[in-house]
Parts: sequence; C-alpha cells; structure tokens
Amino acid sequence: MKHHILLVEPMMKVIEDRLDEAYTVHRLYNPEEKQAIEAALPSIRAVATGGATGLPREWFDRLPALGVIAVNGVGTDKVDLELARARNVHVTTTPDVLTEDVADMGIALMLALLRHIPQGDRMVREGRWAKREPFPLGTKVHGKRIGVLGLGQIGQALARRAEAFGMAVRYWNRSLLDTAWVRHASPVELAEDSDVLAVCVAANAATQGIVNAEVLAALGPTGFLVNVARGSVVDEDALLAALKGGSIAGAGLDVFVDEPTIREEFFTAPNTVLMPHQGSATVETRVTMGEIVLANIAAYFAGEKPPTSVNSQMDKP
Ligand code: 8YV
Repeated sequence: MKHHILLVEPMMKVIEDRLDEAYTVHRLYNPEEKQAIEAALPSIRAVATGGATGLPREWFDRLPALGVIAVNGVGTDKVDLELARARNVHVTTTPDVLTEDVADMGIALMLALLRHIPQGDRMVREGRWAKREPFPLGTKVHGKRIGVLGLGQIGQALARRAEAFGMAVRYWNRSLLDTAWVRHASPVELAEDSDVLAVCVAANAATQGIVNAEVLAALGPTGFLVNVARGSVVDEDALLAALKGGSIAGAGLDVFVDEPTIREEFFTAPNTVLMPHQGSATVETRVTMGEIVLANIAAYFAGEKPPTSVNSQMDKP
C-alpha cells in the first residue's frame, strides 16, 4: 500500500509524476480534493511544500502522524522549526542547488532597474521608438558600490557576479567571514556606503524588517534596493514611502510580504522592477530541487534520516 503525502503547492510535472508513482498524493491546492484530504489526515506522514509557503502551524495538529516536511527551497521561515523539533518532525530543504540562480536574479533585477529594460521593451513593442520618443538615460553599473546584506551562499554568489561587473563589494553579515570584502558594522552603515543594496539575508525573527526606514534613508536618493531574499526582511511601508517620495532611486523586487498578493501601491510606485518570486525558477534547478525533495521523503519512509534535514539533532532517524 502506498504512503499518503500532502502536496501543498504544485511542483514540476516530472517531479509530481514521480511522487504519484511512489505515493498517494493529496493536493492541498486542489479544491476538489478537500474531502479526500480530510479523510486522509490521520495517515499523512509527509508534506512537500514551497519555501515561501511552508506549513501553517495548525497543520501540525491536523496531521498527527506527520514525520517530515520537505521544503522545495532553502527558506524555512514559513515552518515553525521549534514546533517541528518538539514534535520530532524532520524539516528538509534543498541547499546549494539554487544559489547561482537566485544570485543571477539579483543581478538581472539590478541591470533591469539601472538600465530600464522593462521600459525599453515596452517602448519598442508599442512602436514609440519609431516615433523617436525620448528614452531616459540609465545608471552606469561599472564602478559602483554594491552592499550585500547577508553574505551567505547566495550573497557570496551575487557578490562574485557584481565584481565581474566592475562593482566594489561591501557587506553586512551577522558573523564575521573570512573574505577580502569590506564588512560594515550595521545595515545602516552598509546602506550609507552602497549605490545598490542587495538583500540576500535569510528571513527569521532577527531579520524581520531589517531593511527599515533608517536603512532606506541611508541608501539615499541615488541608491537602489534589490531584494531576492524574502518580503518580510523589508519594511514595505517604509519602502513604498521611500519610492514615492524619491528618497531612494528605485527597487528591484522578486519577493513580497504577502505574495502572491502584493500591495497595489507597488504597481504604481516609480522606478520599480517587479518579479513573481522567480529566483530559483529555472528548469534545471527546479528538477534538481525536486529530486532532493523526493530523496528526503523516500529516506524518511525507508526509516532513514532524510539527507538534508535541518533539525539534525533530532534523536530519531
Ligand atoms: C522557491 C524559495 O521559489 O528557496 C526558497 O526558499 O522561496 C524558492 O526557491 C520556492 O521554494 C518554490 O516554491
């Protein structure tokens, strides 16, 4: 008999096919499965979910047999890790494999923002170029300072790319790292010394709203913000006010607090490039991520420790 698993958000078809082959998959996002899911709750032992979705707390109570939450991503901010540990539930992620793609997205947003790529594309398509409509000059990237907020794997990959573009790298990170890049003592000091502030910091209680009004004021009217981390690390009220008031030059954002529903003010905020959380979204990486999810769930059902469990101090396999 197949084990029951709960799929919280869709994955790639090739991965879902393999899940279907191995398990009875209950799709939480499919309203037609609501009743079947209610009936299956006591037998569901594994959950597969996205990093930005996680698993709401109340599901721990609804799933008494839960043993593993396999996150298809690196963020664990939407899973209560303490509760998981207390309940002896493994939480697994897909480390390493999405680093380069998220860093690419950070650079893509920066270039799109500073060189007006979305506006140019629109102008050409709408025939306005042929009418010789003037196009605003961009901002030179080469020679500018990039401040990387959070110098983990993604931050480092982004910093390496920025260096290749001729940018001077500085960073803020909670812990001191063995690197030649200049470290600033606080996010405010980093923003003060940056033309582009690239947010790569992991979301948790300590980093919630770390990019606040003070940091944005320090970035200043010629400074650009890029966020490929999580919406929650930026104070969106302060960001919208800074964009509207021109106290920062613009923002390139892949992530938002209440995504996929985002605040309507973002649609009209000046100098913004908005993406629907696509940092890790390449075919190659999503296949690799999916394989890690499959491996973690398979290991759990085989009675082994899931290979990329983040709560490794748990005593059971
Ligand atoms: C994914 C992510 O977009 O790694 C993360 O934490 O948020 C992203 O890689 C997401 O997990 C897919 O739903």
